[in-house]
Amino acid sequence: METTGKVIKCKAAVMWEVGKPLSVEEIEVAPPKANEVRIKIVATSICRSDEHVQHGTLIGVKLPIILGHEGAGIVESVGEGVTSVKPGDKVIPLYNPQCRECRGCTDPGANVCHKNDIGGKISQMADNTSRFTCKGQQIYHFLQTSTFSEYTVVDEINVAKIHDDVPLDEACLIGCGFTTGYGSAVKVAKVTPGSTCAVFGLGGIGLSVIIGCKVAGAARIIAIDINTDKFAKAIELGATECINPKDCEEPIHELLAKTTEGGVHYSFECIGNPDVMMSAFLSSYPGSGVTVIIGAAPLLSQLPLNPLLLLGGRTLKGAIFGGFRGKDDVSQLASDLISEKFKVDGLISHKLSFDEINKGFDLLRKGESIRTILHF
Ligand code: PAD
Ligand code: ZN
Repeated sequence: METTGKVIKCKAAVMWEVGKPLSVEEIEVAPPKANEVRIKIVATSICRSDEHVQHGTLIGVKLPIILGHEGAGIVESVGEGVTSVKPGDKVIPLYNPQCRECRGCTDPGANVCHKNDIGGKISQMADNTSRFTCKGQQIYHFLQTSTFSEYTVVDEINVAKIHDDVPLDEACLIGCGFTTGYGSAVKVAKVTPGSTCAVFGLGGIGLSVIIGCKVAGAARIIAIDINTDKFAKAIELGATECINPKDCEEPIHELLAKTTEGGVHYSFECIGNPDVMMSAFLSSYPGSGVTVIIGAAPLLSQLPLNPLLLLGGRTLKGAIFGGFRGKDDVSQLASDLISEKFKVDGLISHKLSFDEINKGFDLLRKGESIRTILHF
């Protein structure tokens, strides 16, 4: 390509300050170094985790930074030594890399690669430098992906090649939200046919859990949210009943115990609220129930858990990225999308131009959107 080896000037949303709207700027993106890949992002979507960071409620990030971790695009150029992707390939950037060497990549029960930057400690490339500058200033990378930029550079371990036929709008969602929810049901909880599931929180994550529970053959999928506007979509995607805890006279776990012969087989917390995590846990059947924590709780929060509640045989677990590995599983999920094992288009509530990114954040904050896709 004519841009190979050159600095590219393009559009990106820079977060200069926490809590302030993102600023759409012209930035410079350096060419990929050895083992790196420069990607032209075609579509990117806004996940609640981006909003947590933008709002300052999750992790402290280095500034200025380019957020965004749900995206999809086309490889523009590759650095020396890159073998798994080539220019022109459709790809999904990965915040959960796959180095294939560390314990996280080789232990069959694990899925989080040790070379991840999920806590934001590095916020740069592996050589501790950035590929982004704006107005003469270095800009940090976010979650090794920074998809709120028309071009981004990632390490080869942070990119998955996908089938040419996957629509890039839908591919975005495989980069985080869909994969996280779906995998939490089919891979982490291992939902069984005929079972009863309770899903707390019906955003992009919870709705993807519902898709997973349905694919796994659950008989009852109970969808729970304090925003009743979310119920129609939950039913469309497979929920069999919806409950607003605010309408209940008794605590939700007591209601669920009564209506499910003592508790659900599987429950999922998809909000990030420790109180709801306890409700989800208490809703599970004391003899064998499984609860999966997916929501990101505030940094210093704690669960008030009486250990006796575990002795009957309950399991309380958590997962990142739905228990899936980066490169291999993401490529496979993209192919499963083409073979219609599941559909993700129902999760796309809005499409906006990239310049309207702050409107996309507002829609999420107001609870009006599931996933907003931004196009450059
Ligand atoms: P979202 O904000 O779109 O959805 C959250 C939903 O929860 C909304 O529909 C709310 O109305 C609902 N809700 C809020 N409070 C309550 C309550 N007390 N009771 C019932 N419902 C309530 O977010 P999302 O679906 O994009 O993300 C959900 C969480 O998952 C969030 O914390 C995010 O940071 C986390 C996440 N985790 C991973 C992971 O790998 N573990 C990946 C991506 C996102
Ligand atoms: Zn690894």
